[in-house]
Amino acid sequence: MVLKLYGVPASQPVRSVKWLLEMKNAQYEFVNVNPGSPKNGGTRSAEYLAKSPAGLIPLIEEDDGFLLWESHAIMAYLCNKNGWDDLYPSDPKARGIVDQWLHWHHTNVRKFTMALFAPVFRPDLKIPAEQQKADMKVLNNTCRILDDQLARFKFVAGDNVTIADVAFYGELGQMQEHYVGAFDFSPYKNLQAWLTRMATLPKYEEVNYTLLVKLGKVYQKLKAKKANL
Ligand SMILES: N[C@@H](CCC(=O)N[C@@H](CS)C(=O)NCC(=O)O)C(=O)O
Repeated sequence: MVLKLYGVPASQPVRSVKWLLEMKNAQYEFVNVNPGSPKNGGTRSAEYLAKSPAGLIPLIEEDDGFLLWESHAIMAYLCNKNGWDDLYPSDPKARGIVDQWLHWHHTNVRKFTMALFAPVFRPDLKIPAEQQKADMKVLNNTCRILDDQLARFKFVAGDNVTIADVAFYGELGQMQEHYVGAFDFSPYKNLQAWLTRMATLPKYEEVNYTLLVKLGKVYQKLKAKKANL
């Protein structure tokens, strides 16, 4: 049995883990689960909750029964295990910088999805309007900080691509005008250049492009439906 990755490709953190595995030509099995469903095969089923108690995707499972959830922990683990030091450097200072951005992601970059994407795609989550408003407030500041960083470096944690870039792209890439089109990045030129640079990385087409085009169409449809309600 190979490594199992549980999730759906539309999920940003799942996509990040998937992209890492694909970039490295790793062997894995993708197991589709139904987010939010208590039924068999859903993330709220007793079977899934026994593996991932918060009911979240992604989750990985190894053949010895080892389980791990939280995309950043998963990506760091896979890099450690497989010696992918290019994407997660072993030098303590360089690694510290990657970790710094990965931790910052949760309360900043992730808000792009929580404010703009989840309310349209996951109405079942019933994200309160107040929460959405609070999340919206973070977006421009997040872009400003990233734009400054990317004026100095080619990638988020320095001049080399790391798992921080992979994680950030999951949330930001989808928002571009040619995909979901939910955020205007034009005031942030360095960030825009980084988004373009990310699209040149290995396995971009396979993991991101086709899916994001599809996601964009579904998003526009759902948004129009929501507006007409
Ligand atoms: N911090 C987590 C976030 C995971 C997360 O929020 N996943 C969403 C999908 S994008 C999920 O599992 N949602 C299930 C649900 O809300 O029912 C990570 O990076 O793995």
